[in-house]
Amino acid sequence: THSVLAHVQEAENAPVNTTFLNDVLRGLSQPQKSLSSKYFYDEAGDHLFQRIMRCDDYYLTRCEMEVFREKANELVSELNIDGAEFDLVELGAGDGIKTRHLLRYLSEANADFRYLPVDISGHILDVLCAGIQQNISDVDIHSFEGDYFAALGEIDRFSQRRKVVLFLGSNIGNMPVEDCHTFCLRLGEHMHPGDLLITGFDLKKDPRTILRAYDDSDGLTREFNLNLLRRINGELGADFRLENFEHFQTYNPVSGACQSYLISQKNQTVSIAGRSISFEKHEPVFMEVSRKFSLTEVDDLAVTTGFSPVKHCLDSKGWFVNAVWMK
Ligand code: AVI
Repeated sequence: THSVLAHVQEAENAPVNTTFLNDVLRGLSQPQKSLSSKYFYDEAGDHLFQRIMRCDDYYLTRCEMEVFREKANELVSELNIDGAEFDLVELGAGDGIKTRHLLRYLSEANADFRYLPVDISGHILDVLCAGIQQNISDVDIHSFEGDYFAALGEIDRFSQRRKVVLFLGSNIGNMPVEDCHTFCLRLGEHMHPGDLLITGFDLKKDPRTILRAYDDSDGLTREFNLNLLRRINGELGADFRLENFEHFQTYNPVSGACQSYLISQKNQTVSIAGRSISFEKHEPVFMEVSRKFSLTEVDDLAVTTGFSPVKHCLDSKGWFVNAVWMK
């Protein structure tokens, strides 16, 4: 069930439209306009992201899937499976398909654990629970719908077990540098010495391979970005004309920042909830960063946020790493 955190969801939900509106207006009132990619995921956005994950150019999901399929044992070899019971907490669990490989491994090894997936989307948690119950019937699942840290607080209140925390999919790459540090530090506050954190990082590689993943030949990433304008029109009563914006992607091989922009194709004014926002021809709106890391940068992030780097589990191409850190 995911009833445990029902109240967290309610508390988070009530102000969503005002928060969304304020974030949009604030982002578009700055000299360098921006919108937050955390708003990409309405129903149409979820659907587009599912298609991105399946498309040929977007290699990340297949690489991480390979690590979970081939190396589930290595991911948790630091954990004494025969020791005390533990909680496997997954932040942003989504459909949980990669994690199924790890769950199957742990269940076959007779590990004494509970699986606690956390996601902002109740719908995807239903899909996840049904999929797991169908495939690996003996896993004890308690899902949490809501914000990551609200869920972690709730988990701490009802459990003192050891934790293995999963944060997959290179979701960490969507955080700007400072937010990423703060996130790891805050996460560490919910962990005890000996607990494990397994995070998916997309690695620096041929810049063309990276750029293609975010400028795919099917135009899915373009649609994914434009969909946020469509969402703002629908939910905040705006009148963006999508044909007046073009998607533009950049990758900086030094910083590892892969960034998307929507470029205004003409001088235009858009009305959002009664406010007028002007765009100049060629003016960019910054939409999303997807950061790419070197293995050294991954280890440095662990050390500067209070974790010990334990190991790197890479796919066979060496394009993606699941880094195991110990608190
Ligand atoms: C969810 N996140 C890790 C994806 C990424 O690769 O940054 C979102 C995405 N944006 C464009 N394509 C996929």
